[in-house]
Amino acid sequence: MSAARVVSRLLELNAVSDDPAGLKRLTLSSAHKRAVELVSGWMRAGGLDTRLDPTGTLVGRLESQRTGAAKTLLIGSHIDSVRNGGMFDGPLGVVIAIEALDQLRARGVALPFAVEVLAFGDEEGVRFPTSLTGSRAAAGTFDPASLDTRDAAGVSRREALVAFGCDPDLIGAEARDPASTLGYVEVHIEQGPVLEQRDLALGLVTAINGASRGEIFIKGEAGHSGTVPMAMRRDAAAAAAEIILAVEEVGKGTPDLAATVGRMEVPNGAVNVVPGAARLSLDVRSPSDADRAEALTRIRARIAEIAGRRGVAADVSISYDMPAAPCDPWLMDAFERALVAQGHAPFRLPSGAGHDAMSFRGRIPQSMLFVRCRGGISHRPDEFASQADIAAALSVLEAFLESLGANP
Ligand code: HGY
Ligand code: MN
Ligand code: MN
Repeated sequence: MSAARVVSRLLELNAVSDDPAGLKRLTLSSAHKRAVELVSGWMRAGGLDTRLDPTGTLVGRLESQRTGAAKTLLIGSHIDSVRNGGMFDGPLGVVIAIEALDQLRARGVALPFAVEVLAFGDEEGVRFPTSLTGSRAAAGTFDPASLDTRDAAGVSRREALVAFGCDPDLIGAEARDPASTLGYVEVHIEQGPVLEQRDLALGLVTAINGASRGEIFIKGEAGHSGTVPMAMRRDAAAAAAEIILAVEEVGKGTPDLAATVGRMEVPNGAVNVVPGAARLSLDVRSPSDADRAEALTRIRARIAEIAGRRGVAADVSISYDMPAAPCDPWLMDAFERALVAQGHAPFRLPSGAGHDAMSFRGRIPQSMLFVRCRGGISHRPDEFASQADIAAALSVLEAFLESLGANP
């Protein structure tokens, strides 16, 4: 049962981590390198030619089994993770693609196009302030400035790529030619509750929400917690707390908007020191780019009002701004025909989570197949997709590839 092999490979890959207590596989880390080695072996066993591209993306290529010039279909997802992440977010899309091609080969199905399975290594954006570098390089939208961003240890992305064995100067050549690329396809867990609520195993993504990410740095005045009178304080953490609630309020105030402070730090914090500084992360998403821009404007205004009233300085810097990415109607229809042919109800839904597929916006047609995940849970160790649902996704992916082969 090939879905069983997908699950056993996901379990094996899940053990490749830089944290013995949970899944931590940040981009260009030791765990990422070990994951590349493991997945390369699966790709080669499936008859794919493998290479590591200059951004750290593992590429497994299957040439067209028919003579003559052929276009290429890209199928992929990511193998980097968040901290304490789940085993399906990303790897499912890579492992299931390898398996689908292996199943087609076993059944003697010759595809009239080439296929590249892409295991991107920088989707989560946890180590560096920017992300999606692998998929943006493939899409031809890579921003060289991201090479100069630094991680918490001060290591630049360029240095990390060189240490990983990559040559950043070759990234530009990775851009796929839209004229010879059929499209990009990604299978991913939904990371939300909709499919489960509707008792559906699978759904097709209509669009991926746009996202802005950044940092709010608040500068107050440190002091002795026992001697500085409350009325004289410029407490950065107290200001941060009010700002976090303001961000939440803006998020709640606009339909389909999500606004989150996921990380809060008090540099040099101590039990007996009035916080002199605080650093917050900011994540704002919406299917509407206009709503997202307007929410950022409102958040900036609220921060300025809070900072002014509390006598602290606050700086908002946005390091990542990805517009909403509609999926390609033709690919969605082809996927939907395969879905229905496999006995599933056609169902379409937007993606609140970001994905590598959004990098291809406006360049290469993209489409995503969502798989139900228990409780909509993701970015947690208890993230779960059933073998039955994975088997359903595998059958649909194989049928989609075969139908594409019949009329590319
Ligand atoms: O943040 C996201 O939406 C994705 O999981 N990286
Ligand atoms: Mn993901
Ligand atoms: Mn994720």
